[in-house]
Amino acid sequence: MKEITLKRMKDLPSAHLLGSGTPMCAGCGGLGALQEIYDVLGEKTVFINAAGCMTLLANYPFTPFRGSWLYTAMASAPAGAQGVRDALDILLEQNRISNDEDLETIVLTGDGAAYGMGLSATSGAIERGLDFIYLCYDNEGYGNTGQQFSAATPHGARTSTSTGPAGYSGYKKDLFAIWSAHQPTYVATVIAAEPVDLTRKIQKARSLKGPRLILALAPCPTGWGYDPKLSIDIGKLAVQTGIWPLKEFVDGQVQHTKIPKSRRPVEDYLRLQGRFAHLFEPQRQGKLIDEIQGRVDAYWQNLAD
Ligand SMILES: Cc1ncc(C[n+]2csc(CCOP(=O)(O)OP(=O)(O)O)c2C)c(N)n1
Ligand code: SF4
Ligand SMILES: [Mg+2]
Repeated sequence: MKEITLKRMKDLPSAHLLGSGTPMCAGCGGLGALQEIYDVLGEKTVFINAAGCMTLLANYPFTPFRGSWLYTAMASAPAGAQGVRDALDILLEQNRISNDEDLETIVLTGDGAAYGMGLSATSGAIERGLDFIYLCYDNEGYGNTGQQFSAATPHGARTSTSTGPAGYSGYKKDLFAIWSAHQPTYVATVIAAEPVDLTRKIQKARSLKGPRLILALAPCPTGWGYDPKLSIDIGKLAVQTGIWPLKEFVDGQVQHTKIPKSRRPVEDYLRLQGRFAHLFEPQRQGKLIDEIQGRVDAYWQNLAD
């Protein structure tokens, strides 16, 4: 049965490869982003994947990636990438592979690894100037193990480990700023719901060398509590409300690539998701909603000043 699936997958264009015959949730925003990104990067890639939902894409001995795939512990993907990059460089230097056989080294992790467990290994890799792309699909929690909160969980969201009336009491870490502070080659935020912006950024990242982060907000029907058919709508709302700014850091400067002309209220985004239902029922938590709105307003106001 598995062999038949693999043969069929071989006949598909790369954009449709990921997710075919895999046990991923319908409407997975992380998978959507990965499909679009893989379509640009292509098969000359080696993915170093830390434990998380995307690990389910590979069912040993099969993988939907046409290139190579390596599994690592949650904190270790950048260290794994260093080993892979070094091995490729040695093979190139010894003329054992041609430049044409070189592979783009890509770390693929969720937010639990990118914002938390793997951050120290990432910081070291950026500091060493490792030539790699770090692709983080950010579903704002430990999705694979039941959506416990992570350092990427937004303030007020309910998770399986933040079940109180006010949800998660912490605040989402600013990974874009943390990476930018290291002065890497490139940092960009993307979302599958904005494919033109995403494609341009992946093309740009691919044209550069050195440490590069692609940070994709990944609407997650299972962990966020909404109908899978709403994934694209929720992604668009994340941008239209200003909650997920689309931007890039290049040559030491931050540029916003899509500035919402008139921002929609954050409530439009929050209301669609079960993880924020306690903000509206049994009674409206106006203070908390205003705080969330106020933080978004302050971000865009600072930009205008
Ligand atoms: C050191 C360590 N702790 C815990 C786990 C169990 N574990 C596997 S996947 C996962 C969740 C990872 O969260 P994230 O990186 O956000 O990826 P997602 O599951 O959301 O795709 C956890 C906690 C692990 N593999 N390694
Ligand atoms: S839990 Fe969320 S991120 Fe994980 S596969 Fe399901 S939809 Fe995707
Ligand atoms: Mg996650």
